[in-house]
Amino acid sequence: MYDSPHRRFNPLTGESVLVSPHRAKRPWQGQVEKSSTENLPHYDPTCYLCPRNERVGGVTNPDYKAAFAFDNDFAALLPDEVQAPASTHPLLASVSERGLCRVVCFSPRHDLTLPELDLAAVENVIATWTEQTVDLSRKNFIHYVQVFENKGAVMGCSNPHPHSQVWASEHIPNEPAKELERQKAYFAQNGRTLLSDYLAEEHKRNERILFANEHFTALVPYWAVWPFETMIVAHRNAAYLSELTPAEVSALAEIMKRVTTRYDNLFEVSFPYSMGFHQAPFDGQPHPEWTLHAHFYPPLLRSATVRKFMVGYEMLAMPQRDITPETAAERLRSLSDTHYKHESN
Ligand code: H2U
Ligand code: ZN
Repeated sequence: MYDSPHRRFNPLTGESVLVSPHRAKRPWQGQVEKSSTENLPHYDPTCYLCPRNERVGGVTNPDYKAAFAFDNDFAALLPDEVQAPASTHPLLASVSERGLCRVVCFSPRHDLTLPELDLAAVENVIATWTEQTVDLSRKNFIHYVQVFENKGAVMGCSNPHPHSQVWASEHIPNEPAKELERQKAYFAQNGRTLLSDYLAEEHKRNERILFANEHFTALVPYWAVWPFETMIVAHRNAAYLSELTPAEVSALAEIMKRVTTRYDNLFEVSFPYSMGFHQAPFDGQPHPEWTLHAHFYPPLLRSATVRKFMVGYEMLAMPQRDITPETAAERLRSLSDTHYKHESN
């Protein structure tokens, strides 16, 4: 294994990460602590996401039985047409932004996270993300739809009831915009998509792959920044969730359940992360360069209580990691597909 400091290039964003494998040899200081398993009720009368309960805005949730989407009562983006803020100097530039924000509860169950839902329920969540994406993208002022889940209090998630969000915006946000530019340039130069070539190479090397099914591969990317960062990449060049066949949706549900189960098993804790799908923009252009994928960015480093902080050098210079993506992949590969809460001892 190459263990001198080096930079790894992220071809999707054009940014680099500093890898310092030699530092991982320093003594293991963090304890692997089992934090007491939170025992959440199936239904919480005080939860604004549970069925039949009232939300902050005064609306009452229906007695929903599957995934449930609603307009965010505190939306960061608003659909109203407004006048652009006055730009009085090129160095003080701004434009108005329109959009819509929705919340998607995974199920009526207050206590079941993605890995604990059965496959049919995960498929139902994917179907709901797809419907929401299609519905929002039909509005003529919407050009990007970001589906994401913020999980765990350390990620700033405000409610333990498993839920995700969908934000649709007029402009293409920073991360998808970088990926668009890089994937387009690669496709123009090579006539193949960046991520299909990358997947082929990763399958050949088999160092960072966690597992694959017929339609998707889960891996720790070569350029991962977060200790246990992963990506789920579609095998086919689908650019949107709505292009997936029923068999592909099942395969996506299966691989998401596997990834999140392994995450929970890593430190035997409900593993926090931010995850989201990168679909192509809805800008009226064809997107043959784009491969549908999801990123998982989990903050935990050594245990349920020791997290990685993106501070200091990372805020001022560039991201850095000690444990290599290969080591992270190996650890995630060695775990069971049975959720630790269901393991009989
Ligand atoms: P997060 O915890 O991932 O931030 O999601 C909770 C979202 O739910 C948050 O965006 C919304 C918040 O605005 N919300 C409502 O729409 N209605 C409520 O009654 C409370 C919270
Ligand atoms: Zn709830």
